[in-house]
Amino acid sequence: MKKSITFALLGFGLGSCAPLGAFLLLWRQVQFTSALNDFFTLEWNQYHFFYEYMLVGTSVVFAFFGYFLGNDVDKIQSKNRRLLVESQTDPLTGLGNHRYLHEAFHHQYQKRKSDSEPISCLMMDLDFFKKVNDTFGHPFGDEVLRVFAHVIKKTIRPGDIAARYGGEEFVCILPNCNKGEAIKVAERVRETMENHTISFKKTPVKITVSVGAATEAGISANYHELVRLADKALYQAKESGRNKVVSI
Ligand code: GH3
Ligand code: MG
Ligand code: MG
Repeated sequence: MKKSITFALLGFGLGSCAPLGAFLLLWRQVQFTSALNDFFTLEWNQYHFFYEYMLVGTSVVFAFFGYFLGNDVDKIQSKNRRLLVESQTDPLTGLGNHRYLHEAFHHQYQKRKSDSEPISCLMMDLDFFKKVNDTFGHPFGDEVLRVFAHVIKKTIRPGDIAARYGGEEFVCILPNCNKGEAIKVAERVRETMENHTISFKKTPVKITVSVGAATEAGISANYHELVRLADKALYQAKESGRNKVVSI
């Protein structure tokens, strides 16, 4: 529930205690000598306007006060949520960034039900990307990065985590995904890029990608180790000719 509503209701509740407090203080003034029922009847008959006025007046004022206070808290919380998303998003591709990847992995790790559930990581790097920038310009390079991010998003499952690791390197964390399945996903990304043509002023440009895949099972899975292994596999893919998937 929004804080503005919660605080308004709280204010209304607190405000309505004012007539009750006044009633109890007045009862104490007569040393609690008359019975509660009798004192209430007496007070109500004589001063019901005073009590009604207090009930409505203070409750409404407190409810308004609560509403505006809660409204400010709502605005701050929604701004904080927006800032958190922005701090974890890569503005160029719309994918998560390095920080997001780290957070998402740990969130995913805590959710894992069984110790034997495998988790895979793909480290992907565009081939000869510097040359692409040098030949066609940086804006075209940016467009290639956006296309690649789109290909990744289209290929992975909804629960998978994708992020731009930095520059032209991207990482996917695939929860509950074994080695064979991870290779299939990696191959799909690699093939899609290989068969995809991005045009520069009507000139078709071919871009390929190398992928390193690593899989760990159960409690042994560790973010830094998984990424390190995928990076090692990526290095082997580059060394053995690029446009390849290598799995460790
Ligand atoms: P390799 O096949 O070994 O990966 O070669 P490479 O040229 O892709 O790798 P290298 O690390 O030499 O170059 C990466 C290039 O990526 C250099 C840098 O200009 C480019 N790059 C990094 N970030 C961006 C970006 O945000 N936009 C563009 N257009 N280029 C970027
Ligand atoms: Mg590269
Ligand atoms: Mg690189």
